[in-house]
Amino acid sequence: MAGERTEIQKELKKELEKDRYEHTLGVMYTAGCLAMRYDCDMDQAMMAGLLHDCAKCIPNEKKLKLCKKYDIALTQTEIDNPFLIHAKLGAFLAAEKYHVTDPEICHAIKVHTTGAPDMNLLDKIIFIADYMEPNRNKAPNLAEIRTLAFKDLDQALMRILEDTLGYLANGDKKDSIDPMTRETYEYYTERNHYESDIERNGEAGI
Ligand code: DGI
Ligand code: FE
Ligand code: FE
Repeated sequence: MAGERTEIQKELKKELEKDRYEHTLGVMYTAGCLAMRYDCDMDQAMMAGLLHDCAKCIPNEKKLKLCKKYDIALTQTEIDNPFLIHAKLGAFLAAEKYHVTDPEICHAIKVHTTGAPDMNLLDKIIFIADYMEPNRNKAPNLAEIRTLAFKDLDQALMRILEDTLGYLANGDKKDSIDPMTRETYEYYTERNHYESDIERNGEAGI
């Protein structure tokens, strides 16, 4: 897996803009650390982190064209906000272009921007690592979220969803909120689900 990762890393260095490549490495290592903390497969987490934004630097027009060509169904929100497509298209390219055969890695890539209700451990790790990796500096409450992520993964997830939705709702981005982002937020803020996650996974909320 590590050898494969080095090969993919080389390809992505050519494919991505410099900052995006640095971010990608940040997510890969942060995902690796969270995997150690929560007993997730570290190679799987690092591979998902490495590839999560592999479609990010494809121009929007081309994103739309590729989805048409490969029959990737898009929602109206994705058509109106094509940057959102990089998650779904990235999951497809991870399998087809980078030959990832693990469906869990592809799923984590697919849901990394909006999240999804009932995410599994790997999905949560990638979602959170993407938000808090060391090169990130714009989001509010980053220091708090970084500490929280190593204490209680679900609490960190909820803080991120809250802050992201707050950011989207306050600006001129209200109309561009993907229903999936809202659904994810509602799912995790509904006490029942959070509590059942604790019951399933123990008090650490993992
Ligand atoms: O690709 P990255 O920049 O590393 O991170 P990402 O894929 O999580 O995308 C981050 C941006 O996505 C961030 O500014 C918040 C935004 N976002 C998350 N959910 C939605 C959203 N933007 C819109 N327009 N709609 C959403 O539902
Ligand atoms: Fe992304
Ligand atoms: Fe990212």
